[in-house]
Amino acid sequence: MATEAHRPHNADKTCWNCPAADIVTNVDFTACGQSRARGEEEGEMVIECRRRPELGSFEPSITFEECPEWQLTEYGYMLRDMKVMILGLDGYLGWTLALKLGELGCEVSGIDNYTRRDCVMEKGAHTVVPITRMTERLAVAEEQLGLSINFRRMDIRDLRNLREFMEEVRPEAIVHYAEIPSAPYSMVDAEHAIETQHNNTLGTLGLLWVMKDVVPESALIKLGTMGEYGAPLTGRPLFEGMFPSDAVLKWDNREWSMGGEITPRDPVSFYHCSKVQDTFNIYEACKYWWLRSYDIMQGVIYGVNTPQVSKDERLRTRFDIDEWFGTVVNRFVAQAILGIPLTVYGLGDQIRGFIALDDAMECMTRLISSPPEPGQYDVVNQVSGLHKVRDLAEVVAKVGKQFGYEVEIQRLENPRVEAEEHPFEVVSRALPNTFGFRPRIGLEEEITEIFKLLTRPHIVPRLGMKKHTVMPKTRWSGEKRDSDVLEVYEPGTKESEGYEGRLLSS
Ligand code: USQ
Repeated sequence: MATEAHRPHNADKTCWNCPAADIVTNVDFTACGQSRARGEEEGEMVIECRRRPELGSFEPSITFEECPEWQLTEYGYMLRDMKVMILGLDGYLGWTLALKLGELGCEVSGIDNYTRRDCVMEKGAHTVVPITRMTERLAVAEEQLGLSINFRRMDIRDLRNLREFMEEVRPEAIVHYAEIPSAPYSMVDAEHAIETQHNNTLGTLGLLWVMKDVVPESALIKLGTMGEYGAPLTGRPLFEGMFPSDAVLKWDNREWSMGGEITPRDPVSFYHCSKVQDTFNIYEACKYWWLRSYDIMQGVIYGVNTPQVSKDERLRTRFDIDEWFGTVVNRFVAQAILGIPLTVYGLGDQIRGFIALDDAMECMTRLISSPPEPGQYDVVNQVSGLHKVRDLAEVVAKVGKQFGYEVEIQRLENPRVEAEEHPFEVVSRALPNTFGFRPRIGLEEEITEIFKLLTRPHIVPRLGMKKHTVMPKTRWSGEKRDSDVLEVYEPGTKESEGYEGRLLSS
């Protein structure tokens, strides 16, 4: 048992949150969002524990701290040998998380249909950090980390096979990364926009139906995006999905409480729109069927390191730098090494939320180990810092200099339609306050790690081979052409002015 001073954030959660608890009470779902127990003693919930059947039927009151199935780890209590299914296991995040959870003792399973590999290949690019075929990745994970990952090649929209796999594994948590994650890809043409929305929105919708039928007690940890919110020009804070209880709408000399209502969304591409639709579908499924979910509004991710992927070159996760699938920090480092002036779009005063790969994995672990209760839909804003794009270019240039690269910065005519100057106030309180997360990885520190990896002799030539995929050609207007160069300048020669991002994390 933990001492009072170091009580884990989830010590007081009970069987009510535990995926091993089967509700045996007859539940009436007809009152929209206000489901209740039906039976002799109305209102009383009774469960049976799948892991401890000897307990029979009982009220869900045993705490994680009291239950022998929940064991103390550095991330709080975790369910022993927790069965976690990762949808999108072959991706940048999916593979990294599989290794981390496996090392923590989870029974990891997962699916992937290799869409990401195919889409990057379509662009004529490749992951500059080499990764092998899945069979070899799995064999190395077993050899180096002793993990046995139960993998199935499968499209998330293949409902028959997805259902069968769910029935076989009966996961206690489901991490959903199986989406096409690129804004530019979704803006190429009608086919790419449709494929993005079809894969993402219908994939998630089908998953919800399968979960309802097979594992309604499992927690869905779903990757959304900060880009669902956009960047409201009013400066309205980006709350965590819902308005807080004391928010008020005033209009026409009247006022209403907004507490608990979903906040407005203003997505910035057809890809981001697909995530907004997911939000509503998941929210409804939690209401109709008592599914439970954390919807993660993650900022732009960057980095290469976690303790697991750095253990062996064959365990590395992918790293994309092309205009479709590379994210901005990762691309800037590649550009610095390639001698391309860093491609700041437009004014470069766009502010975004960011998080390093290792920190993001820690957030996921904490969310998985602290499941929501039946019917609970919650949103967390998963960011560790806010930065302007051109300030990021400055940091990359500074670190690049330490590696011997003289870096220039170029402002390009913005291929996207997005506000280039805007206030940005992000609330990210749930992860630190409810889940005990503290960011550990600094921006400059991780950028240094990216430089270290990308300048290795076996990677530099792989960068050079794909130099032609770096410059943006996909425009939100539908045109395919290079952006005009607006300005080229030396790092350190411009004052940062205008709005500053504000992160409210306590
Ligand atoms: N940008 C540049 N130069 C570049 C690339 C990007 O100035 O070479 C700018 C973009 O205009 C944008 C910002 O950097 O303002 C971020 O762009 P990005 O390509 O790094 O990220 P984004 O398109 O927003 O999407 C990425 C992931 C996506 C995730 C999202 C989180 O690809 O899956 O949902 O980050 S967020 O941005 O918070 O919505």
